[in-house]
Amino acid sequence: MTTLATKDNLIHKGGGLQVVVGLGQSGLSAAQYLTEQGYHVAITDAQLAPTLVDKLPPTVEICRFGAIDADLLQKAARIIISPGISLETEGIAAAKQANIPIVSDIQLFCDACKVPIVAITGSNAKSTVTTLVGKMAADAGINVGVGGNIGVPALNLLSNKNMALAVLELSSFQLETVTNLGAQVATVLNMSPDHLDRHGDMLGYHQAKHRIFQGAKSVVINREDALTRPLVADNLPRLSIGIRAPDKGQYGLITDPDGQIYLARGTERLLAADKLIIKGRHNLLNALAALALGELAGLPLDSMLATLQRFSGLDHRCQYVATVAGIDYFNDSKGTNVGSTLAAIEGLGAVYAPKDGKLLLILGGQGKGQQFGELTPFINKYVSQVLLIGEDSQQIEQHLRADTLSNEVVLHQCQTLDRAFATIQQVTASSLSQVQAVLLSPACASFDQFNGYAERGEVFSQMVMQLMTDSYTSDSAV
Ligand code: UMA
Ligand code: ADP
Repeated sequence: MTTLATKDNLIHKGGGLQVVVGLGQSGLSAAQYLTEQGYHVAITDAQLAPTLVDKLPPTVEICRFGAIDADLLQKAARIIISPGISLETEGIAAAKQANIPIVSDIQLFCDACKVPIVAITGSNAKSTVTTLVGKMAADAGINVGVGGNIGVPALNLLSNKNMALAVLELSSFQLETVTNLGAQVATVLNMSPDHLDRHGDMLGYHQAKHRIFQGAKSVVINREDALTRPLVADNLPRLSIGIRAPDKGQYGLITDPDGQIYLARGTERLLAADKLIIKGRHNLLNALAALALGELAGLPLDSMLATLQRFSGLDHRCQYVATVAGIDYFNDSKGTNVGSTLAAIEGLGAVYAPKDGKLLLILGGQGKGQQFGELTPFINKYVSQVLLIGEDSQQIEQHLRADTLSNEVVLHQCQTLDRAFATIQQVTASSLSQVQAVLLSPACASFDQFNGYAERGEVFSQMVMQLMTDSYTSDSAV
């Protein structure tokens, strides 16, 4: 362990020592914020040389790197834990036992924030809905800050002194240590298993997510997902969203006899679904969620509908990359759990099924303790080839087969994306494969082979582009 500076004599002066655990983005923002507020701040990280160390304010008094310093934690008046670090980590668990308060950067943010907060969590669709609500507010002329799990640490938003509304994407990791968030409007968009290796089981994951409702002034729930309903505070103003036709005042979809689908509020048709650039049933639900959250945050409907029609979606989320040799390639690298991949298979599968087309699905990575068998019925319906990559690929194969994978689905163990592309070329050379689209939607974390989902998606897209170049070259050589 290295010690850059030690001023143990300062410990417990003026509000007590604030120990930040983890020097990633959120740890850095917490250290910066707390030193600005005049606290004595210490920081510790398991890495010997965290990359952000140069950005730390010189006023941070103690830096302990190379291991999380359990002794330092015992001297803390308060611990600010980074979301990627489990509360079960040795040293942290001991500090908890010693009744030292443990909070996240989000707690510091909500304690300091003077403006209404729109708080968004869920297993999937958080970034899409958070971005949409942020754009809706900005287009309505509101000075809005968008942050949290989406990549901008929430505390960084406080530097905007004119901010009138904060829109936060919150993960279960961040919520685990947040008390009384007090959002203007809070939502759990959907619940499906994820991060069970960290939360233990679905109950632990559910409890962490539902902390978002503490102190909320209004809520948005998903009518078709009972796990999104707050268990307490039933009397709060609430709006519901769902795929089915809505009751009065609620949001849903109305399908006309000619098949035209509309986003609707009660019986009022707000917007034809084909006016949206983002595709798939899951994205219609996301649009409804943004409208409901926007309504409870006081945003004007007309302006929100105009924003919706301009929104083209986020990278790595069912993103169309290119068509090569008649096959469409989609990058859904952000599909990092079974629930998201299920939505992607269903959403895109339904586009190709009427043309007798099937999907080739690239699946795998770090499985996070999930049950992949839930995918089997959707694979049987829409997929003809499954290409498995990553460290948990054998386990995924076992799960799919245990849930009666159809004999018509061919499964390939490819290990890497590189090898998967070699297999894609072999498979699609045969017209028998029925493959009309290749979908990277791994249902897994990427850290076994990549720096994150974005790198995995970029590598995939580059390989598609290479395939395109190769196909041009071979065409022109003929
Ligand atoms: N570290 C330890 N010990 C550990 C684990 C990590 O010391 O056991 C240290 C690492 O060495 C590193 C630091 O902690 O220096 C990293 O902290 P972190 O993992 O909490 O990452 P941050 O950079 O602070 O980013 C976090 C979120 N990351 C996670 O929750 C894993 C970011 O979400 C978020 O954008 C950022 O705060 C700003 O709020 C990313 C994410 O992957 C996108 N989120 C998960 C998801 O969406 O599924 C929850
Ligand atoms: P998050 O921030 O929660 O990970 P994103 O908006 O980044 O959510 O989307 C992640 C993935 O979730 C997408 O790639 C897509 O496959 C899937 N997805 C998007 N919307 C939904 C939804 N409403 N229900 C289920 N899955 C969804």
